[in-house]
Amino acid sequence: MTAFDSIATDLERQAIELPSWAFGNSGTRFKVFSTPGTPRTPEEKISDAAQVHRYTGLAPKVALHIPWDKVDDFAALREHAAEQGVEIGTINSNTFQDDEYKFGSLTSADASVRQRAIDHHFDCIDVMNETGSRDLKIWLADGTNYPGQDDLRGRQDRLAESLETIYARLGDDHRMVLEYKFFEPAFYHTDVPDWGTSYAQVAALGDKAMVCLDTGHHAPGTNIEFIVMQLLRLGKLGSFDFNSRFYADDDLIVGSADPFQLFRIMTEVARGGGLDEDSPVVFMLDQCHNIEDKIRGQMRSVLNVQEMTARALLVDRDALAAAQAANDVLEAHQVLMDAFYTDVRPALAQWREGRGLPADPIAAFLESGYQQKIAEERVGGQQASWGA
Ligand code: PSV
Ligand code: MN
Repeated sequence: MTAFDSIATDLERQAIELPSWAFGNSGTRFKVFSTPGTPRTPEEKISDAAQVHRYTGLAPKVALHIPWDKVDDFAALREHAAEQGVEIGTINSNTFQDDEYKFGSLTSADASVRQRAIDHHFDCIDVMNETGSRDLKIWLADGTNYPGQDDLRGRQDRLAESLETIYARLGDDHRMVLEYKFFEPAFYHTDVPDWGTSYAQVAALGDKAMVCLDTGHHAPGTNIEFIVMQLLRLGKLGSFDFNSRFYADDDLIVGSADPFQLFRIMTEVARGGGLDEDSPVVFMLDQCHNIEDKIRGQMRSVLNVQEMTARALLVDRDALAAAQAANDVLEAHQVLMDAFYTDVRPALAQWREGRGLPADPIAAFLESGYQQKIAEERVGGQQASWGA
């Protein structure tokens, strides 16, 4: 039995959730480029996401963003997903695009604005009941731009109260995950800026509330794998939003800016039980493909996660523990680096073939002609983007 054989069962379980919005157009405040074939509807986004799963076997779920993916009949959308071989996953709320939320949503000093934001989350829970989704993901744009603009403590108290009201509406099988981000769109302070604040808020709610860690939401130089370790240790790591960053919240392809960081994160995930059968951790992507092909970009992303997961699983834990116990600093470091430098790609290609998947999923997708087909067929209508 090779070292790779010993990790095959763990790899088998790997499931990565794709964000519906990754298939729509996106860009910066300077320009949003359109691409031929971009989906016009949530149905088309799901069909594109299903292609990623079809060729990689890694992405059985698609996360929705409400209202971007609002449809009249969510049961029909669920059926459409099933026909395509995927399921609807996390439901993301959106309280950052209405004029009413200019000074905050769940933290607003105005009770009617807070109620509006709470009602939106109730709507999201209704959607979850129709789509069969387990998780409600909350990210808030709430914060202030100027010192003194608002009472930091009051906002935190109102947030706690709003979250409690939403939490009380969750079904028995539902969960809530609270995402943090240290800046943007607010620049002086953010109401949920870090894992500690998210943890404090969700810990006060109960077992069904957990933290969502978006890898792009930290200050440069932050040791993200330490946070992963701590949240797993506390039993509160609910989900990841994976992406890469060079500067701010770049939302680039996961594992592209710093594959070693992704390896270190996955190593702590494996160490903390995050890849175990009963793991509560959802692995989601939160990315945008501004200039590259979107379906192919999502394929590259899930393969990057799989490659770094395989390397993390290959860490010789006994040798590492022995070196650590002996305070053999360099040997311990070497054990980790040996796994990181292992090229798992040929073994993964073989592993895929053994499961009836193409050895090279991206090549197989390109050969299928799907991209050309949607570019030809999807004419007219409004291409999906932020806000649609
Ligand atoms: C905020 O930057 C965020 O990471 C949240 O997850 C949003 O829902 C998402 O981006 C929208 O792309
Ligand atoms: Mn995110």
